This record gives sequence, C-alpha cells and structure tokens, in this order.
Amino acid sequence: MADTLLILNGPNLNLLGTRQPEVYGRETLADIEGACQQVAQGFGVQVDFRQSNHEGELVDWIHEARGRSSGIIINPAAYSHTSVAILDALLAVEIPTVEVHLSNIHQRDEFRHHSYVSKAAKGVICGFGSLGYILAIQALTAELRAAKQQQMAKS
Ligand code: CA2
Repeated sequence: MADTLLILNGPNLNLLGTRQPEVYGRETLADIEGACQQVAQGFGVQVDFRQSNHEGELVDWIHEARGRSSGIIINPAAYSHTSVAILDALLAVEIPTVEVHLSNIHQRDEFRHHSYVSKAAKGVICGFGSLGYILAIQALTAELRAAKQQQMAKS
C-alpha cells in the first residue's frame, strides 16, 4: 500500500488568499492542497491534508498519525512559536517530520524567529511560499525511500 503523508496546517491558514497576499501569496489553502495532491500522486504517495485553528485538535491528529502516516509535513503557523504541546506530540510519535513556513520567519518579527516545533523536525523549509509544501513532499519521499532501501539491504 502507498505511504501516506499527513499535511497539517495551523491557525488562520484557512484565510490564505483572502488577506495579506504580500506576505502569504494569493493562493488559497485549497489551491495548495490541490498542488500537493497532484505532486504526491507523481511520487506514488497519498496525502491527508488538514487545517485546524485549535492546538488540541492538531495534537490529536499527530497522535492518530501513529501507524497510519509515514511522514508528517506541518505548518504550525503561530503555534510554531508557542506550542510545547505540538513539539511533545511530534517527539512522542517519532514520525519523520518536515516543518514548512510560507514566509521567511527569520526576516520577520523577532518572536517568529524561534520555533518549538523545529526541534522535532528532520528539516525546516521557509520563505518559498507554497513551493515549500512541494519541496517537503519531495524531501520526505526521498527519506522514506532511503530508509526502505536500508531496511532491504539489512534483511
Ligand atoms: O509563514 C508561515 O507559514 C507562518 O507559519 C504563517 C503564520 C505565522 O504566524 C508564522 O509566524 C509563519 C500565520 C498564518 C496566518 O495566515 C494568514 C493568512 C491570510 C491572512 C491572515 C493570516
């Protein structure tokens, strides 16, 4: 069966394309999901794409990913800078994770420079807009393939 990547989006990302296009671009979250689904198909993986404005719901979805998803891509939005709960959930499930931000958080307000979530991420992509999600799919599928090849070589 094809691997599934869980793509999680945090608070306010449902507003994408409606406000602050100079910061976050003109694409809606539905546009980004469409692009992710298309690219994932090319890589032979499935995508489960979700958004929530609630920290606990994101934590629940991370827990549920255990045994269901081979990788997690997360744009935790504002929770990046505040949420030890999301960090702990990601550390607990031990699923390879890539953190994505549309904007370059290091060029922005000081409080956006630190992300709790980064400690649990294999890598972080920021500043490339929606392309970041596509790069994350590419990176995670390459990681998964390499891990499978290593397993095969061992057995
Ligand atoms: O650059 C990113 O992807 C962020 O994760 C976006 C978050 C922000 O708090 C992070 O520091 C960086 C904000 C998402 C809010 O998205 C909006 C979209 C349109 C209109 C208003 C908010």
